[in-house]
Amino acid sequence: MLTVHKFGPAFGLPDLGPFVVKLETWLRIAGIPYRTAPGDFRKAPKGKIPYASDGDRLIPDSSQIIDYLVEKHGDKLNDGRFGAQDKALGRAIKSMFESELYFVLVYLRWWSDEDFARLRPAIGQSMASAGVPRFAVSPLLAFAQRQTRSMLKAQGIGRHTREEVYATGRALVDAAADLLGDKPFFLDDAPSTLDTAAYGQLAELLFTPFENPVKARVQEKANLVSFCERIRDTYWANEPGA
Ligand SMILES: N[C@@H](CCC(=O)N[C@@H](CS)C(=O)NCC(=O)O)C(=O)O
Repeated sequence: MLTVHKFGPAFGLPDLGPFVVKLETWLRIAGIPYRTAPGDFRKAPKGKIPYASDGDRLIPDSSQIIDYLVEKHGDKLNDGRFGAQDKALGRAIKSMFESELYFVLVYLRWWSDEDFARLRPAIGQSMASAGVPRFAVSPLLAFAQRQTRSMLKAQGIGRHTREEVYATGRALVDAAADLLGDKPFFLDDAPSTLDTAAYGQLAELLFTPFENPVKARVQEKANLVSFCERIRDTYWANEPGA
């Protein structure tokens, strides 16, 4: 059986990480049984979480894991129903969520000491469940914050002012709401892999206690709120930590 290596539940969500929420939601929609285990960065094939194991095989990256599962179990979410135009649109929307909104989300958790203070206990808990000794948690957290800030500078978002980051986040949320429109899912009436990517990022903004203008903008968009609630209530109902 597939094992998803993850950070662990936090803030009422099944995981701290949007790519874990995406992958587990995908597995639930696909109806593929799986186990979870604490992720260990030293064993992660590409140094990122999530990764998965299936027997002796280790697979990195939520999208590559999904490709592997499609190869193994077939196209359970029926992504093959989309024509070339919708496929291309879906690819662009995925990038908007995972290559742009994601970095806004990371900034909103890690950049300021005030936001990071809210995140610390959840990361500390995840480190403890991965076997990090108690004495090492605090220095590792400080190291992780420094590393993440450097990553945000290198990526570019860390060079903007806070107001500029908020403006980017709000513009992305507006675009997401316009793209969703009055459809139940981003491309049509049934969930596709794209919706799991969108849910991973949006749920981490909407359902977590980091208060900022980007979360407030999601809350203002009734269609995005319904989208997140629909996925949560359908695929995560009655789950501890969901
Ligand atoms: N493209 C990867 C992204 C995974 C990712 O960025 N994970 C973050 C946590 S949300 C991580 O492991 N960051 C640690 C690091 O970069 O050192 C996927 O889809 O799985």
